[in-house]
Amino acid sequence: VDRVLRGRIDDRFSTVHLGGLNLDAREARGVRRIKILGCGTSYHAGQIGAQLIEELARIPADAEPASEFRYRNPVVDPDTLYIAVSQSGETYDVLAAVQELKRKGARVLGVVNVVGSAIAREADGGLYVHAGPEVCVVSTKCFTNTVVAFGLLALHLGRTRDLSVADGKRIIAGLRKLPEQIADILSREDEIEKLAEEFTEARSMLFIGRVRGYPVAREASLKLKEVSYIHAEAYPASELKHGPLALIEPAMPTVAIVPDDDLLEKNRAALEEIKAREGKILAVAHREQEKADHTIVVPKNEDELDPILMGIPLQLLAYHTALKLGRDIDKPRNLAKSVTV
Ligand code: F1P
Repeated sequence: VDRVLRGRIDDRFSTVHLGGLNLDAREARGVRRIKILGCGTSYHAGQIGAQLIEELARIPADAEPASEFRYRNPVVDPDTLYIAVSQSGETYDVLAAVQELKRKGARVLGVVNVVGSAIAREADGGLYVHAGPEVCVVSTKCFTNTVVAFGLLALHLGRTRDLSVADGKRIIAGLRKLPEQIADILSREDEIEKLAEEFTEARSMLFIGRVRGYPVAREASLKLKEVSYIHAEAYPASELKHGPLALIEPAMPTVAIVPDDDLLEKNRAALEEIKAREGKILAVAHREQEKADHTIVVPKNEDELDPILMGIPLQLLAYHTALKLGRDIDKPRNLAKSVTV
């Protein structure tokens, strides 16, 4: 995270420098809509990115799997800015979507880790996320860095539009706090390793979150699937009552993302629903949750930046669960570093 922030923040003017973005202030003000495309983990990072852009720049934004977008003859609109996200920069579904967009005259930026990769070359500009060359097949720190990069981008777009200087300062201070807060979470790995023991028995797990917590739940469930091969499903917390509550029973543990924000009481109500059906709950929260069997307490940041921190203990949970099950974490089955077909 230090690397993605380094040299980009200007505290004096509470702005960020994004060399290579290739989008000046006038162009940024002309953007009416943002569409983010990626696959797997990069798609989930894009979902958080879209929320950050809506919250901080008030530009309508959404994310879609590139693997869907490229097959559905989408409306390509000149006032929409397209952003392609990829760790490897080589994922074929993303590259194909970018090429198609370029053919139709769209402006495409890349948020990519590998410098000079195919998607980085094809895009009109963008941001490198600097997660390092040593990233593994299963994206973890690249996910975190991609979300941080979106934080910088949202801040930049926000400063060309509605974001106040005070909000800009607040977000910059929050971004600066991240490396220390992440180190704090990582220092508590023993606690998570112990917890992982309980999940090795699970046949299936549910991950829930609301608004900012929902993409975190999705990514955490993907991590668990990718490395431990335990079935996991992510749901928006409010959707539970529209069907999935039927699944809750002692053998189906739920992992709940419960940040201390204006949705806290709503999220607690979901925990009560689960507890009433004797479901086991692991909460990731900013303070102990009474209804949870265990709470992993993470440091609080600005509400908008909380998702960056809340996924990290769940990456560790997936890792330790997989290790205890004897899985080969560096070579998970049926997964390649970049999916090029
Ligand atoms: C996308 C992705 C990863 C996943 C695995 C397969 O890769 O789905 O999220 O962990 O490596 O590919 P990328 O486009 O971000 O390189």
